[in-house]
Amino acid sequence: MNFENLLYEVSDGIATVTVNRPKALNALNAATLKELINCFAAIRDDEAVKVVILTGGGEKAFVAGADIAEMQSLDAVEASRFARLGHELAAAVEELPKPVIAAVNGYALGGGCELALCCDIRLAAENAQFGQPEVNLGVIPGFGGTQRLARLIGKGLASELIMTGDMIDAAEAHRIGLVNKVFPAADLMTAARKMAGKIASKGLVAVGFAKAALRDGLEMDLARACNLEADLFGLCFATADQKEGMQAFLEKRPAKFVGK
Ligand code: CO8
Repeated sequence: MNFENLLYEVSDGIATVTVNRPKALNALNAATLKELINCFAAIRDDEAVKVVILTGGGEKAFVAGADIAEMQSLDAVEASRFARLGHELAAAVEELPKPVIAAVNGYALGGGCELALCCDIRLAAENAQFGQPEVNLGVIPGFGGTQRLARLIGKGLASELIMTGDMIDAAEAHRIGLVNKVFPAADLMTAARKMAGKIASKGLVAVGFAKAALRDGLEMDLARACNLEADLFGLCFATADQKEGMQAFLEKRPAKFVGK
């Protein structure tokens, strides 16, 4: 796949998507959002891709937000349309039946923090900075930040970040549960690939079901969510991977999963 604002490569079942506008700190303009949406649609249909890593090009940024230069002159209708493009991308990432790991290699601000929030797992470089600085621009987060950040770290901490516009470093992001793990910058991609490789070696129908149960279940009351989990648990027993996984355990050998 060829893109103007993305780099894309697949190796050993792991797709790496790099937002690549380093001169603008990888800011998301409409063209980049559309490319990301198309890229995730292609990943969904590509059986060769088992796990996705999303990162930013250059040394400084994951994504420093939506493109302020492009947004500046939007009217209300256009701004709403732009935000909906962001939500379309969020849905493409969250509903992808494959895990997406954000490798946050620098600034993750505004729409960039929101993009990381759509991912299943966030790994960060020690130099990463997180924030929702929209209030500094006279706007609010428009790519799900008020909702996903509050769901992940709680309403109080999300309110503080969103209302002050303050940035936090990777250590603080780790402390409050915004990122899973922090690595020296030089080790981030190796660590992301290692985790992606570990997940890619599992029964991938089950991994996709786990993603769906976590995503959809958290929006339900506990009883319905546990029902959903029970249904998906049952569906696992219709897969070859369940038979192989349990057989391999009983035969004391590694499982050979086929993703079906
Ligand atoms: N949009 C456009 N250009 C940007 C952005 C951005 N978000 N961030 C940085 N750039 C550009 C700069 O303008 C500069 O360009 P140039 O070299 O042509 O002057 C270049 O990137 C390098 O940036 P700086 O010189 O500013 O680099 P510094 O190291 O001095 O500062 C910062 C780095 C602190 C990250 C600083 O660039 C900054 O504050 N950037 C803006 C961060 C921000 O406010 N982000 C939120 C944007 S609003 C938003 O995301 C709302 C999302 C809601 C809708 C989403 C729908 C998808």
